[in-house]
Amino acid sequence: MREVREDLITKYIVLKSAEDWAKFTEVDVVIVGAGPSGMTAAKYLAEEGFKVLVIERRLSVGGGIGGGGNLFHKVLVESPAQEILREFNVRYDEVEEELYVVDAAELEVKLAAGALDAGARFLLGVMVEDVVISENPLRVCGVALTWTAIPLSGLHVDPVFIRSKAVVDATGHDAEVLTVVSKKVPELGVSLKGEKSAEASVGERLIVERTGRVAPGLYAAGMAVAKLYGIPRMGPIFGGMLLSGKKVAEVIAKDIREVA
Ligand code: 48F
Repeated sequence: MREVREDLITKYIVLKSAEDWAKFTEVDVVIVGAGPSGMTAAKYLAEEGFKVLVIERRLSVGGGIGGGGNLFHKVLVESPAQEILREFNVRYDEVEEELYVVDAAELEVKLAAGALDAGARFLLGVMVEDVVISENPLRVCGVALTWTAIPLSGLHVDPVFIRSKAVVDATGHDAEVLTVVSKKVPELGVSLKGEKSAEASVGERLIVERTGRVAPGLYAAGMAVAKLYGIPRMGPIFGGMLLSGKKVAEVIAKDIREVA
């Protein structure tokens, strides 16, 4: 086995991380949240050749997937989202016509693997606390981020910034990016209605229908869409999350190409 001096461990971790961070300062798309909608969006955008960075507050990927249904380790997916499962190589069991059961652990790791293999990059343990805006015309053009440990520590530390053509709020039920924008950039007209109580089929359909651009440079996918438009929650069925991720990727790809 090769002998390794301790200082080399530090040196190469710091060098290679700094190299990445320098590249991450300007990307095409920042996706906030490595849940099902965010990771699905990341794969399809990266496959289109866009430079994609997924920022996840926790030290693990998956968002709400890993908890399955009330900690039972399975989740449901309905048609036509099985096409997406296939594209990520996720195995499923058809329990009724067009209704599928998926292993939660397999779903979260394969969504992440699919996004990474397509070329998306992930930062774990980092959170978005604000957006960057530009005037004339007014748009969101990046995010402010900090280590998750900083707010937990209570230390007063200024964040750092990333510039991007699109920012996706894929932060789930809390719609954290949209919430910040609604308070700090009222001119963008983002106002959150709040998520409604469960009505699974309606929630699944409306989330996919309403997924897309919220303001110039700002997009929403997954449960953030429910919080924005007052759409019912649906519990541990994930077809809508996957389809929402794919749809937001298509909308962003079109918008970026139209500007170019
Ligand atoms: O909550 P989450 O899984 O979002 P989603 O893609 O899927 C929702 C479902 O899991 C489920 C549901 C539908 O079946 O009801 O809840 O809409 O993943 C959101 C991820 O965003 C991270 C959070 O840790 C989670 O992994 N996150 C939240 N706020 C921030 C963040 C932030 N400010 N910065 C970075 N990551």
